[in-house]
Amino acid sequence: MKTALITGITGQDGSYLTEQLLEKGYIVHGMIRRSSSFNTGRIDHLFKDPALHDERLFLHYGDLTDSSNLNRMLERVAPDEIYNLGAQSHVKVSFDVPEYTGEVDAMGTLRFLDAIKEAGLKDKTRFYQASTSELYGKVQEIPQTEKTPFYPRSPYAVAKLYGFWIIVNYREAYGIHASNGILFNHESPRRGETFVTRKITRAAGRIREGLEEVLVMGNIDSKRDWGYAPEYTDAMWRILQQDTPDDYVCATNETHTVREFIDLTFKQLDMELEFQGEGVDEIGVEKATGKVRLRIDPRYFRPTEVELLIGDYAKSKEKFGWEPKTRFAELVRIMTDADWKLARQEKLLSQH
Ligand code: NAP
Ligand code: F7E
Repeated sequence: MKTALITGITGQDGSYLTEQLLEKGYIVHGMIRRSSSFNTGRIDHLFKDPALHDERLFLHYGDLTDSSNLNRMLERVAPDEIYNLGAQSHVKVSFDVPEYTGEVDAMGTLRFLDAIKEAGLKDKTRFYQASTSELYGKVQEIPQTEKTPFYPRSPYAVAKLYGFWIIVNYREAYGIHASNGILFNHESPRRGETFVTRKITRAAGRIREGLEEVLVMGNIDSKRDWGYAPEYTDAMWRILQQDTPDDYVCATNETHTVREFIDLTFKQLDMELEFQGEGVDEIGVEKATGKVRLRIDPRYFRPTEVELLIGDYAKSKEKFGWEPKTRFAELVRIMTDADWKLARQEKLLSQH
């Protein structure tokens, strides 16, 4: 039975990865942060299962800014695999808290790697680093591959750039089995509600149920390569099963604008939109009712934007047979269905 340690276990990816590892028979340890409100919603279904809780699933308080708990956890758990998914992961927020983002996303990765070295676990413990397509930023090549030069465009991306290279350095300097997954955007009904896809499907479901009037967005011209999160957490596991550590792109090799995502979401809910005007004056009008359902607010613009991402996953396919299955339209359907259901439940609750 293998033992895994996951940072960011309470996040979107952490929750899917935990399910998948438990399914494979792993013992899973997760780091959670102390919070004044509940932050375990995505893993409660696992944690509340008596067959798992403190049997095969263990949670520990900790923080990537605190070396002492990382050392303690490593000593106690001596994991076969570490998945470092913990991060201040919001690009726009990273412009507001740049120093903290660097502490967690860059230094947090170093703290962990160094703790592995110091604990004498370098020949036992394999390390997965949650690297990101944000590293490509102002893209130097289309599509982006493992060989495309990086050009980060946010404090988040610059912090992750450090994370990427410190992985490579500890691999080369100390022989640690440490790998980067350069994962393009991946989404699901568990996606945080302030990321663009979930913000859209959540608002559209509520508008459909009359609980909200209008969706307010930032730059809807940017293009992203969106995949389905559980398929990407499966890739993380596959990356750590390789004999030799390396860096891999996971993506769909398809790109769509935020506007297309909005358009399809509203269509899915039988509320077709007509886009009128340009720039900050652009609006989306519901064809059937003439109501304005979309507005632009520069408050959501970023000081520097990543305009276009599209990834080439050929190396992942060749090395460990990974391919995305869920494509754009299906992803929009999955998320829209889930959030419409949620909105109907909210409406019912509000009526009682
Ligand atoms: P997420 O939903 O935002 O989850 C982030 C996790 O990190 C949460 O569990 C959060 O805890 C934890 N965390 C935040 N600050 C921490 C700290 N100081 N110490 C310890 N844990 C901390 O992110 P995700 O979408 O699952 O992404 C997982 C990882 O992949 C992140 O590193 C992200 O940057 C990276 N990534 C994501 C994508 C994507 O499209 N989703 C693509 C490429 C890379 P709380 O629950 O307490 O906030
Ligand atoms: O933005 C535009 C925004 O916040 C996508 C993180 O998981 O993926 C994520 O980073 C695009 C950007 O994701 C709004 O300007 C317009 O162009 O959903 P997002 P992200 O910045 O791509 C990468 C791979 C990660 O690694 C990150 O951790 O959508 N956009 N209007 C908006 N974005 C948001 N959030 N909110 C808006 O209102």
